[in-house]
Amino acid sequence: MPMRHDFSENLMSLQSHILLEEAKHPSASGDFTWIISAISLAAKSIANHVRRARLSGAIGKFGETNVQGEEQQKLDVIANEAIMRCLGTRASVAVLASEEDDQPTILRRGNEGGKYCVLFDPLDGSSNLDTGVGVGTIFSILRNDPHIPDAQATVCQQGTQQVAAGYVLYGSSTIFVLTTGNGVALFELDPFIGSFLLVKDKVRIPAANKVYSVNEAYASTFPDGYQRYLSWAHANGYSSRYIGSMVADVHRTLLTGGVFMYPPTKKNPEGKLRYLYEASPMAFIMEQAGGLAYSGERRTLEHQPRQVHERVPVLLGSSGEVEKVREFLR
Ligand code: P6P
Repeated sequence: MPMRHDFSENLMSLQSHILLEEAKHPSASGDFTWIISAISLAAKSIANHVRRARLSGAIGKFGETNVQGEEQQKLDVIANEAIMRCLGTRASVAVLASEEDDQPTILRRGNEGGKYCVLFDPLDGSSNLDTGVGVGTIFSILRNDPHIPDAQATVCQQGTQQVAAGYVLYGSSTIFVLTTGNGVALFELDPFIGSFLLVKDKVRIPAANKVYSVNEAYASTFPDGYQRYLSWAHANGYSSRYIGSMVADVHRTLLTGGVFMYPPTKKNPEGKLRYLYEASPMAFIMEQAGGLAYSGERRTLEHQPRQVHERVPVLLGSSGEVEKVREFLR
């Protein structure tokens, strides 16, 4: 249709982008599209709660402890509820697994349908909410095997099996980053029309940047290789950036390059970050953007989890920077 007026308004929404991606797969049924639509709806709701938290009294502790032994923030519970309600109505979802819940939620098994499992950290970094720091939602989408009765076994898949992964950053703006295995797309919420609009497709992480992101307070308990890398970085003009909110730290790394890591520590000998809904989805995004992600010696996506809340060490970012750290770990 001929362009009548060029207001150069961006109208490529997340929904339109996914439908265009879906059209490339003739066998696609549209089920997957509905899942992304549900996550997008939940993200808008969570963004609204996060941005009005002090006005609505949603800031602060909920008063209970989650399966991780962490004090739940009110917004952890609100975000978890929003995602469970939005995804729970989608017939294509078989199992939901949340950082906030001890066990996965089984919606459909066997011949009841449900092609996908969705795993998520509803509000990562929420302990930073009181100070206005960016927090985020992280999600990972796996295929469901209806013949596996045990939901734990169904969701404990290697990251290479992911159909899609992404995160939402509730920061200076609300950013939705998504990969379906065909590159990384970045959307920003336009609050005036209530849509996530495409800002950048095929996002590529810079191959190098002299920035490392790690909580150096624990450095004395890191394995030796990490300590030797940090000494080298201090002597070679690196700068340090650490927010303490994974989605914010990873998003900065994706856009500007550098390396983010959460090594094994005395307190968390396996690392602090969880595999299925933190390390694995972030690794998928990093690799799709041309970066690297390792958990110990192994490529993060090739780790085989045994438990839903299993933790792994995380080393991800620019290929040149990750390889530099690995030189010291060998
Ligand atoms: P530390 C937030 O609590 C979180 O789970 C991640 O978002 C973040 O990367 C990490 O923990 C920060 O942990 O031990 O540095 O405070």
